[in-house]
Amino acid sequence: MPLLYDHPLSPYAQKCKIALREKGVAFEARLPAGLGPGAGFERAFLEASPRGEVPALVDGEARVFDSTIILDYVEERWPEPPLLPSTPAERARVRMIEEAMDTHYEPINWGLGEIHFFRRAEGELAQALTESAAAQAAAWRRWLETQLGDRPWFDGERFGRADLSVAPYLNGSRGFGMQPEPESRLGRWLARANERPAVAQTAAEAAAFLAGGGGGGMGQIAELLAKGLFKREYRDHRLEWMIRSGGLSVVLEGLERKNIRFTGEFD
Ligand SMILES: N[C@@H](CCC(=O)N[C@@H](CS)C(=O)NCC(=O)O)C(=O)O
Repeated sequence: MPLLYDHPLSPYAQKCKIALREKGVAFEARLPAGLGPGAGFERAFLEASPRGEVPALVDGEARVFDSTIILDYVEERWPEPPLLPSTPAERARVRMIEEAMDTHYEPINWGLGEIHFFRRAEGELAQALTESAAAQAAAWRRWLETQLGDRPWFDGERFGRADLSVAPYLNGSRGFGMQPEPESRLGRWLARANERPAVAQTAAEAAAFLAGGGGGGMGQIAELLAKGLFKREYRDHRLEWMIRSGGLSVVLEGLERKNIRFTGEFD
């Protein structure tokens, strides 16, 4: 059975779980040791994921990291039912939506997590970062509305790659009080997406983790960070988001306190 290195709150891992479930592929989901501390990873996990990130998929001899590459692998390995449209132009269109969500929308939720769960900022700075995140998310919802247009699904007539790439992020935003108007096209799309068993199960796992069912949930996470027991990865678009949204001091303080990590060398 394929093994997916997972974290229930990771939108990237959620994309992969929704795809596997839509295709009816049974898999084991495993939270890797060392993910919070950012160190002490098991060799087997690093072999699958040299950056020490989830998701990573192990399928027989195949080791695949990065959700987009995993989704491409899953599509080729288990082609039915297809989760990509049939024409090159449509495939490119849905992949661009996926890319926008993964690299532009994702850091908004992540940044809010850094502030509200990990307590990286307080007072005026926390408020400014939160307001900036809310304005950015609203702009992205407008963009998503235009991408959806009159289609039932982002992919077109059938639920697919773009849909499973948008749902985890919009569901993640609801926890921060940011959501589409229920009667908007996007709001109705989200309700439809969440009725799908693959999406519902994946969202329920995230909610259970947040509620504490996943080994402590997020309750004491800020204390763990303060004690140096958590080291968060600040990479690429996340690092950019924090700086351009006004949180350079958060990055500098995290480096000083050694509770931020960058990507290590692949070895
Ligand atoms: N581009 C990667 C991003 C994966 C990623 O950033 N995963 C996060 C969880 S959402 C992670 O594992 N971070 C490691 C850490 O925070 O220590 C993908 O699409 O899979």
